[in-house]
Amino acid sequence: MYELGGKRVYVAGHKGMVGSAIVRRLERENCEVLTSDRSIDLREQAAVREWFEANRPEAVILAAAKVGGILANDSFPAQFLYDNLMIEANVIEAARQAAAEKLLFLGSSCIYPKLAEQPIREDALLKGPLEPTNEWYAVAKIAGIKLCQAYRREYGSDFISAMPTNLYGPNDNFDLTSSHVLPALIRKAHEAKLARAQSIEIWGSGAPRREFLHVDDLADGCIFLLKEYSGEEHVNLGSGTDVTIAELAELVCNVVGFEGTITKDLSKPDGTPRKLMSSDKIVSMGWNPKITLLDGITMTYEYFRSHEAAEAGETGTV
Ligand code: GFB
Repeated sequence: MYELGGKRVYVAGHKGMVGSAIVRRLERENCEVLTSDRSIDLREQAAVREWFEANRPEAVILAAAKVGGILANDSFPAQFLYDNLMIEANVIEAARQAAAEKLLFLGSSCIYPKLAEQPIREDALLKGPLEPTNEWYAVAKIAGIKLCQAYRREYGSDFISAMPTNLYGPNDNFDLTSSHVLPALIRKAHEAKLARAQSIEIWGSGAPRREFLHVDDLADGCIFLLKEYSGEEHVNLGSGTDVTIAELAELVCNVVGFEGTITKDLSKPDGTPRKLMSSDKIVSMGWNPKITLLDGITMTYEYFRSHEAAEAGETGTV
């Protein structure tokens, strides 16, 4: 068991959806949370090393990453590969040089083969070809897992990795071109409701299945692992159930109160057909998610209405 009380804990990427949720969750631990502002570019090795030398965190949570939905991944392969490789290499090496006691690296379920056996266990890694729309991001995240493993073997560093499923929640990106599906559907349904539109359009066939986890559950799982887990193998972090994209769209429309129809843009990619992870490993250690998909979407829609929709100049009265 790793004791967080009294420790200096650095959250890299604290402004993002995941990092901000982890900062909120750490308020319940008796530790000092450290963050670096945007003036530190985590892709710059010297800047990262200097920051670590000056601040000497004892624990590090690496939640900084270049992220995006299926289209962003497919459109910017160089950025998704280069930025993520640089961020993780710099932070992991600087953490070792500054003698950090513990580091948690965050990956993604897209590290697994496109056609992995379902539910996907941790040992499916590198057992088959990746999904082409996000292989660049996946390769970078696999490199992060391997860095943690290599540092454990060579330097004895207690560096661990968690693989979250598809995440959503407050501070998500609701931009329709770069976001993931869930925030995109919230925006589409909300704007269609305000415009009294007949329909919303989803990308692809609607048939792919995805597993969704609210980011507050993810943050709780990360703190659980930081305290309870020390091992070479990464650990899956999911909700244990999945839905089709068509089912998700219906759920979102119900929560938002949009009563029109759902059409499909078949020119957009489906991506991997299914990526339901097995979270048996973390569940057997005593952790469970708490937020249902319905509650999570309801809370996220409330967040969207009070933050994003207001910023977009919402004036509707529906
Ligand atoms: O969430 P998403 O962009 O990423 O898309 P992935 C999931 C599914 O929803 C795909 C469909 O089948 C999309 O075609 N979809 C339907 C939509 N309508 C929309 C829409 O309006 N916007 C979006 N974005 N999708 C990502 C990876 O894969 O998952 C990342 O690209 C990362 O690397 C992330 O691993 C967790 O689940 O397909």
